[in-house]
Amino acid sequence: MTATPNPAVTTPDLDALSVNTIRGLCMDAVQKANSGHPGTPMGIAPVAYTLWQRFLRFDPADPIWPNRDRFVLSEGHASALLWSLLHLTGVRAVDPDYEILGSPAVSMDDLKSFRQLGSHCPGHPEYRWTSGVEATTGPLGQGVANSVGMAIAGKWLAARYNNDDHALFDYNVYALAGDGCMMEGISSEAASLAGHLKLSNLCWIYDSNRVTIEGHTDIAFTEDVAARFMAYGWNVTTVADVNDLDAVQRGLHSFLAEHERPTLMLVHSHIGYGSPVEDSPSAHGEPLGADAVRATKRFLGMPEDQDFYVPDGVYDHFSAGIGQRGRDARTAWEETFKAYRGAYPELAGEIERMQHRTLPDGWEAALPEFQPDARGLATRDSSARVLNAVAGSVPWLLGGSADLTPSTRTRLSVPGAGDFQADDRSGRNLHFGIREHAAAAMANGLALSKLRPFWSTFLTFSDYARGAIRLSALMEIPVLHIFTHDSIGVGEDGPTHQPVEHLASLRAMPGLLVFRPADANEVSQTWRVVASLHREPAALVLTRQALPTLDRSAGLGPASGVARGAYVLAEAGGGRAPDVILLATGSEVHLALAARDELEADGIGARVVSMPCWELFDRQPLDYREQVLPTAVKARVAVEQASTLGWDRYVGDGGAVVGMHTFGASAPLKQLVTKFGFTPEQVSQVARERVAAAQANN
Ligand SMILES: Cc1ncc(C[n+]2csc(CCOP(=O)(O)OP(=O)(O)O)c2C)c(N)n1
Ligand SMILES: [Mg+2]
Repeated sequence: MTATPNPAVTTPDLDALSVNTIRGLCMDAVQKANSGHPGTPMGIAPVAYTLWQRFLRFDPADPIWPNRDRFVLSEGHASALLWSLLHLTGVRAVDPDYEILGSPAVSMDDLKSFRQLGSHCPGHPEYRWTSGVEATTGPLGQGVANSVGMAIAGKWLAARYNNDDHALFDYNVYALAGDGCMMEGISSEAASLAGHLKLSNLCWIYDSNRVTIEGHTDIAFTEDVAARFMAYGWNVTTVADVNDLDAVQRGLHSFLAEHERPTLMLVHSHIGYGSPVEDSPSAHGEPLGADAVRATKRFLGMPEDQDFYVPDGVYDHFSAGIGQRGRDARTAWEETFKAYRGAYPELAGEIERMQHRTLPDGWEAALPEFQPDARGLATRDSSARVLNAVAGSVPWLLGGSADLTPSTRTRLSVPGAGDFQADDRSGRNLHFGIREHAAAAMANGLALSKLRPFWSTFLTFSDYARGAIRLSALMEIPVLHIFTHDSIGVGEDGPTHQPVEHLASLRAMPGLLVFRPADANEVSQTWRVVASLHREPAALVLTRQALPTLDRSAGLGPASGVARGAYVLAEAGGGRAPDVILLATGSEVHLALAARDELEADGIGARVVSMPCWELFDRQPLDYREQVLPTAVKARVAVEQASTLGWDRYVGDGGAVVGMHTFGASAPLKQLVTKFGFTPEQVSQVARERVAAAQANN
């Protein structure tokens, strides 16, 4: 069905021409790629245009200016819309060292090679690949949840750095979301918290076209979204006709005029606007086809025989609109910042370091060293001490838990840390509520705002947050995912709370560093590594139960070995070559040491390798890996209270893994370790068998 032409968009003025240029570019990009979603950008183009051209304080010449308004395309399948905007507004490319290059972020050639290898216009927006992209989106709902983290960051930055004379941070965060984003649970989690926190700097634009892939939303989504958001405490405004730019503008003004609540601007739109498949799911997932593209261009009043057409005056129009406004805002900010630096050099220095993801000089001096202690302490507790030490020297380290801070021990108690709430924006303790998925996504939003965030829950619930953890790895942002209660060591809570497959599944994620430290000093060294990460997220996997703090003066390897991922903790006795190597992480390192004692008593030389981070070990040069795991020693036993998946590559054909093959059980830990075979006797027995097998093969 083709709608009656709307005068507001068919009048050949520059607004209408620009909107239709965007639509044309999106249609052509999808058509040429022969893949993508053409209909979504065509429907919502008037809103994106109005926001960018008339509102967004964003300087295309400096897309990383700290006080820029953020625009997150949560309906990432509409990426062609973002590519067209980045191209038409002339956004400049930025390199990985945050240098602004002269070249465009998105050239016409990039647009013409949409979805092709090497193009800066991939299928979905990818942070760090195309400048101007504020967050990687595509998994629906993530972008809106990121935007809540960004809005929290904006409020926090304002509270810490603004003063009566200098408004350094007052940016707004806009997210464009579709029906899918609104259906995903993560958006409800995030919106609920945003409403509670009264994040008035946050505006979600809901592209309500009532169509998803399977059809009309009638089939699965009939709730009253406006009422839902009102119940969350949001300001809700509706735009009845997406093509009425004045109405869109009024909606956005309603957001700017609101100082107490986040805003949802619900826009009634038409997927595939102007095309033969308008308002139909056929506007999804495949190109319109050459004939339909021509018909649509004709309807829009655009030349139907021209592809990738940018009419005269359109580039200049954007340059005079968003370009000029952005430049003015950015240069005014730079003046303000110059004055600020003169008056508050320390605070200004923080802002500068933060922008480059570097830490204050000498921050690591605060890292505690723990005295040997046979009773020891849980790694969640040693981590709490280290976390607070780091927080003391890195003021922009902040975070919280999904309602488990008393258990995960992630409370910041350094002076002034406080709680982040609507009436106190300076707090560094966030309360995410029982919303793991959004918590991780909001942490991503904080990291995208260049703060250093952590969030925490039990390891078993990391699954709830996996979608967002994955995006932290894909975006290459240094989020700290802290997981405690890391094994059957949880004991009486039973199998629902005992992680089994989680370590393997986190280790399977490219780009995520997974650490499972064995004692307090390994925890301290883990923090040394993770706090200084620039481009990688990390998962810290910590115990609830106490672990001895090893006495390393007595011949054990230093905890600094953590930085290499794995290291020789205990050599075979008597300076001889090991008959067997025991590999372990976390709490099982102590089990391996006990098994080693038994083996040595039997005259078997046993080396213990502590292996807190597989990923770092895999990056070491071959000669180091060979030193730790000599090829000649075939008898190897890995011990970990988790799924055995993956250990085979370290233990090899001659090795064995003592691990979990089922879910756990509810019982005191002592009974569990016997039931599941995590005793020194059992481990040493397996080791003896491996030694015998290796000797038989020689
Ligand atoms: C988490 C997630 N599930 C499924 C998809 C696949 N997908 C891509 S677009 C889409 C439909 C989205 O509908 P809507 O948000 O209304 O966008 P519109 O159809 O209006 O473009 C789906 C299911 C996805 N990208 N992310
Ligand atoms: Mg839709």
